[in-house]
Amino acid sequence: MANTEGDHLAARDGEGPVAFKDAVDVEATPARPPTAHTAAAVSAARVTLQGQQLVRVNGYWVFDSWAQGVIAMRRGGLVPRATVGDVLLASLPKSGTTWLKALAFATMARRAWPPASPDHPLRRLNPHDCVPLVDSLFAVGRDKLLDELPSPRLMSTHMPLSLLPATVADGSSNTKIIYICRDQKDRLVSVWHFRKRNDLPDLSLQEVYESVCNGTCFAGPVWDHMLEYWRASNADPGRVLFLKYEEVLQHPGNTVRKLAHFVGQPFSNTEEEADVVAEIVKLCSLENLRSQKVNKEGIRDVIIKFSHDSYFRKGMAGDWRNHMTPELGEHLDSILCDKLDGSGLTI
Ligand code: PAP
Repeated sequence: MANTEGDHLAARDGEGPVAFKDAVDVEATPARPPTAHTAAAVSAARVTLQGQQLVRVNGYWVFDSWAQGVIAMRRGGLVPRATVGDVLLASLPKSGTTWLKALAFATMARRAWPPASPDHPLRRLNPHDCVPLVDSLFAVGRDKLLDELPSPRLMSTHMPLSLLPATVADGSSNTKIIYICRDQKDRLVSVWHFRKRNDLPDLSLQEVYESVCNGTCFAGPVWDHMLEYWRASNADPGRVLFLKYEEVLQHPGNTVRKLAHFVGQPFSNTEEEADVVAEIVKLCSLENLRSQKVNKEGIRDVIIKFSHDSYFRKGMAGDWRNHMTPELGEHLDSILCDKLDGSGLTI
């Protein structure tokens, strides 16, 4: 069972999550090396992509610099709250994480922060400063900050379900999970642009493509990552909500309603009549988020520094066609088709 540590911070009734950066002082908390893991948890397998080392943890590739934190998190470092359950957003990088953070935060916090309010946290903070990425906090040893976050905690992870703490993975805690996946061709193009935009070690599009195809990209193999959440969602749809970026693009309002229902805060008739859903969609739109001063100028420091504006690019489905041949696209599709065969999941 999850323990109740931190539940004393629970819940200003119905007010939803507090933006991470409003609740804690990240800069005042020195980064420290995470607790040592036993050598057995990390296999000897390693890949190096242009100087960036990835190691295999339980069958998944993670940055060498993240491995100890991920293991510490899984082994009980992340303690799910019992009374007011946590909400965890899960995704492979560049699947729509930033957008999902904004949509979930705006939806859950709408009573404290009506989406049209001029001082809404999403008008002064990047979505990643509203919803913390737990993996990176564990990687730099700032994970204790998560204990200071009032309930309901809204957090995110790039890790697969099987690398989360056992009570989260097996469903015995109160944690709800919202997963978002995306066409892998568009996702890898987005990864490539993001790396270029942030001066990360130069990786050709071909190298990014191959790492997805052969399963060695960060948090990959991607098919296993998606399948774990897909199966958990089928087994218990009230615990894991499975979203697709392309469907959110098509029907953002429906997604917001789904999210609200899933977290137990469905929209009332009064809210529907007042067009609160449309206000949330507008607040979280690429155009609006990109135009905020904080997202034009700010920097996110996750071991490496990333500019806030690099999280907002085209935000469309099918951009891969501008970067790779139909043959390369078909090849990746056929790999995924094989790997997902029989699961019912199509992407
Ligand atoms: P992360 O996993 O590192 O946090 P993530 O937010 O998943 O990154 O990926 C960024 C992608 O989401 C970008 O896609 P692109 O490169 O294909 O354009 C970005 O444009 C897109 N994105 C960010 N915010 C939004 C939004 N509000 N609406 C739609 N797409 C968005």
